[in-house]
Amino acid sequence: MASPEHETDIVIPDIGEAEDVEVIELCVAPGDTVEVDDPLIVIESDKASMEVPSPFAGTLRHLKVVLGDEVNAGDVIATIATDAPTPAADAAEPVEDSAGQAEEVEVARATRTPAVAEIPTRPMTPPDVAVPHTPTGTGRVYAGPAVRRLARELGADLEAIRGSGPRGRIVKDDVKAFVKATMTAPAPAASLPAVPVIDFARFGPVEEVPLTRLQARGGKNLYGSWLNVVHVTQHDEADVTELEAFRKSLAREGEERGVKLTPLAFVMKACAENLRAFPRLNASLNASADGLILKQYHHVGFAVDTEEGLVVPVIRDVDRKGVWQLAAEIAELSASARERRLKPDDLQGGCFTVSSLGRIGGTGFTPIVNAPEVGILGVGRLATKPVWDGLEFRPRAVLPLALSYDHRAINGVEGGSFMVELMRLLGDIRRLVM
Ligand code: CAO
Repeated sequence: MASPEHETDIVIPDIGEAEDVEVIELCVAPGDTVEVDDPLIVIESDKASMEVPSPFAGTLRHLKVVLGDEVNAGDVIATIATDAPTPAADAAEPVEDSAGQAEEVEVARATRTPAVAEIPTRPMTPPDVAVPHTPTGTGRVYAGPAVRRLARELGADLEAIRGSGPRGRIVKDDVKAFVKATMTAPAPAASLPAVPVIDFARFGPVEEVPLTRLQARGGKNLYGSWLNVVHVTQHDEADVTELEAFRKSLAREGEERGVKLTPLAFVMKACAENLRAFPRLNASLNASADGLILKQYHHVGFAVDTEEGLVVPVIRDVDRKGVWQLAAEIAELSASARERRLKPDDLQGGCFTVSSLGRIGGTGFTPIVNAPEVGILGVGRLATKPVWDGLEFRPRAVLPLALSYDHRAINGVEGGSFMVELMRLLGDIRRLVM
């Protein structure tokens, strides 16, 4: 017979005088199997970063915090299901020594509310050492304190290291191998020229404002992409006259459904369909950049502008979803992003990104590839323009599009063909169901 499951709440332990400490990394997700001492989350006060390790082995049932949450001692962060009663659970129920009371204990075990386990945190980094994060800000880096210390000492970026341990956990050998590979790699032709440091106050009053954590992290990732990806951007204009007429005709139905249908949902759908036809744009370069990892799924991210900075939630299986559903998911994920409710899963697994500045304006821009993806589509503002149809100029609704891609993975013909086909799909959306 299967042994009964015991659920235990994990709380933030005594963290000294620190208050409202920020959750900067989620190391696990619901459903994960955790071992004793596996890190659950990483928190960061003004003074230090700390791992909150699991005191028990078991299955993570609920993670009750999200990135950016502020926590205090005693706050419940997770619930873990264990096969055996945990010490905390036992402690909560002192076992009686008389035979008559033993039965009561069994009943209490079966019906009790979850026990609470308090565990020590593990200090990690001083505040001036950034904890690495992934390009989309999910911060899911699996590494223990000793490995992090080693990486810090060697100046290795954990985010760039592929873990060979269970569930991708980074072990010391991974750090050493990474450093060795870096040391033996051919030196760059020239170091980057520094930007001059200027005291602007000499020319007039100035004010310095800090970047948010998200902006700083995003900047670092954009810089990495800018330096690593061989960018090419291709511009075109899609004739979306029919699409727009169709979209507007659905306004009333949208109100009834409670879904706002913007051009973005159609663009995302068309991109996903097109990615099926151009699998090399639905790919990532492998670690040594000598092979392409073609993905058999079509998850598309879209850039959301929030007060804290840019985030890129990902919609799964866009090719298999209808436009109404996509519009609803875009609205839901954008709201979650702006209210900082996104879960780590919402930010992972993207194959391609769409960045729409349509509601702001602009006839075109050069989006930066969200590496390690190889393609990104920038969407400008719709405009009505006179278009020559061979006999006369006609007013047409045109949508400016800009496709940036990594020229190491995609050649110009592929990029150009992708754009031409995308124009055809948006020009006649009946093709989306073909
Ligand atoms: N041309 C003209 N109008 C457009 C348009 C376009 N290409 N795209 C959207 N619009 C209109 C919508 O139809 C809507 O109009 P109404 O209010 O009259 O109905 C309005 O603009 C607002 O749309 P929205 O922004 O609420 O919805 P969306 O689906 O177009 O976009 C989201 C959602 C989350 C992508 C957007 O809000 C956002 O954050 N965009 C910024 C992305 C960004 O920062 N990219 C740059 C990254 S690189 O630094």
